[in-house]
Amino acid sequence: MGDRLEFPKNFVWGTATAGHQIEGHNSASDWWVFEHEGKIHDGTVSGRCMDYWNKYDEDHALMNTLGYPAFRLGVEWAKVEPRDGHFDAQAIERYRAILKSLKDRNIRICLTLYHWVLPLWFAAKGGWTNPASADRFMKFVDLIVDELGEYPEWWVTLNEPLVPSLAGYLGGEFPPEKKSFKLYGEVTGRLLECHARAYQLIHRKAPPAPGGTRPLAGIAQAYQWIEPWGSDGLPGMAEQVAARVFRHGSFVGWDESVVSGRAQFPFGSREIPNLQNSYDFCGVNYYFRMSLKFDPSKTDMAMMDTATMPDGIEKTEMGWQIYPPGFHKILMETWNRFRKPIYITENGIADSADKVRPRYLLWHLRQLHRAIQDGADIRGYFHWSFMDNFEWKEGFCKQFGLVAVDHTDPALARRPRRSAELFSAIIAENAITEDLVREYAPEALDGVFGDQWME
Ligand code: IFM
Repeated sequence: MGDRLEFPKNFVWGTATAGHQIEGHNSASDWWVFEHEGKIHDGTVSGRCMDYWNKYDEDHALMNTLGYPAFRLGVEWAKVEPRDGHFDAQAIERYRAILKSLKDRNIRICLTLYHWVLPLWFAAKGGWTNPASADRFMKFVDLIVDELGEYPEWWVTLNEPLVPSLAGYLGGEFPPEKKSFKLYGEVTGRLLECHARAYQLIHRKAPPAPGGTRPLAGIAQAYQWIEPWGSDGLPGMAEQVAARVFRHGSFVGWDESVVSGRAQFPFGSREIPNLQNSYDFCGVNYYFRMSLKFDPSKTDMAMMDTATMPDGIEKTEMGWQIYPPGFHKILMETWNRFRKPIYITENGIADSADKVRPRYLLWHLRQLHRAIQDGADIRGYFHWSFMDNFEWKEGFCKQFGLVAVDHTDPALARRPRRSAELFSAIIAENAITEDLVREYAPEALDGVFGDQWME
């Protein structure tokens, strides 16, 4: 019969997306303006994007056809509150229709409240640096929970909060393009507070989820497996220290703040009410390993060089190292840090030709399975992404979709790739079988059933 890796009964399988990256028409947002300033590498703008805003029911029908039982999506604050204090009833109705379509099609819902994009008016008032910003965000959250609270089983209050704070306030790459360590710490501290408050509000106000269960809330955290580049002699030591500083100054520092209930340096060193124990689940986003090269001749962020790669490593179209064991390591670290149920809220690869994706998927699911065997309580996996989408500063040229969509096609036709079929087959079996690996990615056999990647 061949080898078989069985997943737990009731394991949740789904795909993930974000509002701005698929919906289109997010014209009252800071990213919209940023794109029109020519800041996107391939010169595109999100525009109508994949027009999920109008094609949602067609997409949900395709999820049914493919047998994908759960979906992670977002709501865009800039659509819901395009002007300060003005909530757009039509946008709220559209989100209700989208969620109802999912529910009617028996697709389980994970809803993200903040995935990096801000209303323009809010950005103009200083964005997250404004001391009143958490209060303003909470008005939006309150409204969404009141209006749409009956639909989600899972709430992601914030998606990868360290990305907008690092890239937007320290690295100067994303809006609002600031380069300030002080602002980075301040904004991250504020996002910790936003999460704690949103968590409380969801549990105070959201009705039971479909099926009568208590809705679950958490964040989706971007975890990379960070390794020092060199290990010998003095330069190696500098890199060990740099790797530690990088981890603790970002996601480990955030996680430890949640565990202790107290923002850690550089996020403010203060008690944050209700932060402790504010995860019902840990959302893990994992894509790659970072090899950290330390360059003391630089004086800014470039000191921490994460872009240069050791030779002989396979990279994705994003230039990211493919390193499946990092997934297992991150899952075990997260499990040991929190001892809470884990959902993989994102994992995937930019691969326009769909050549590498089948083995990437199989290798990573093997590592996930290994973490379950090692005792981690992992409840579900959402693949990034359901379809091709707008990849932020990279534009449309980086394609993460199980389903291909050409943004220049007037009809924006959806074309499932071979990996979409592979994912369907895994879900139908609730297992990875040797036959499936042989059919879709025979080169992955040793990394699924053998010793490769077992470090
Ligand atoms: O597209 C992004 C997503 O918005 C957040 N996590 C990583 C993905 C791939 O870069």
